[in-house]
Amino acid sequence: MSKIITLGEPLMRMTPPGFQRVKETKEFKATIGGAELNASVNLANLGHEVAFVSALPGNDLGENVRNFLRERHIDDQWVKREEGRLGVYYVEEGYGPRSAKVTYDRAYSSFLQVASQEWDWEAIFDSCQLFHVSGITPALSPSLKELTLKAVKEARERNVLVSFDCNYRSKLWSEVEAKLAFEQILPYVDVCFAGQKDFTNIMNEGPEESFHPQLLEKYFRKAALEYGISLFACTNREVRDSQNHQLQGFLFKNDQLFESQKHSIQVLDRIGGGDSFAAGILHGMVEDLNETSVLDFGMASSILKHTVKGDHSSFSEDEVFGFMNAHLHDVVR
Ligand code: KDG
Repeated sequence: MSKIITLGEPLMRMTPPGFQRVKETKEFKATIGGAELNASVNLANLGHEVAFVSALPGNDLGENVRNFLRERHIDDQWVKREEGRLGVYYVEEGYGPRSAKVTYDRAYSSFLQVASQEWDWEAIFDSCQLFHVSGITPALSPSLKELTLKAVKEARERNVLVSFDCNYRSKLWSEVEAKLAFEQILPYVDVCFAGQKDFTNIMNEGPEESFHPQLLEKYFRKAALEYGISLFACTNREVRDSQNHQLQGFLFKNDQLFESQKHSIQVLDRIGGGDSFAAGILHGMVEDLNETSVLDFGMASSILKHTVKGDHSSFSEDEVFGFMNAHLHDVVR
């Protein structure tokens, strides 16, 4: 098992019960989310030693999230106590043909203050094997973009493997802003989670076309050469309706594309499905599974997440392997 560092913003997620609309509901269920925090929870479930670099307000809401991190065995020594507030996001869940809707309320968050702080990167990355961050963090402010860039460079200098999930969120920044940031970050990245739309819409690799594995392979190959990235992975999702999706996984390594089976899945909650895919892929990679098994472990981790409510799950390594062996692929451990 590895020592892993993640960097990102914790968010409180507010969800109206029973598929009610946010503009009408009188009740919300509060849970905790945030892309990198979700990946941290999943990686800790899989047995890794995970430390989260972040900030929380010094009030009871901040304490609530800090308690959550501790319960989930995530090291919070690099979670600073800052002025500002806890970011919140509201999820109106989709039902049948009605799709889900996300509303952010995250201005003036404590996490926005961390960029101006001095960080002891030597201590943070001490004996660390992997660093994971996503495109949500640099989207939040120009100074968080600088912090993300600084963090990937500091990790790279110490031979820590750098993982970056593009995680493009159109409500946070434009495709042009994302492109400029990704071009700066990608030269320091070893493992990248990017789908066909990230290449066409953000990295300007060509006109947007319907999904095709050969196109994806072409984009992966070009970016691998251009940025020196050793592994790419993504899922492609065909949405039939809010509860029925078809999910297929792709992994590109050593100039070869690996494709998983297409899985028809029933979706209880799709949020965080990408974070659990990333966690599963990273786990398979650091545990030295072969490429097909890495991909299937990522898929199993993601499919399991879709079956539980909330942004992350609590499946252990044995449970993910059990599901994978029963439903996806036999693997010799
Ligand atoms: O990947 C899931 C995240 O999108 C969710 O947890 C909320 O971090 C979040 C965001 O910024 O959208």
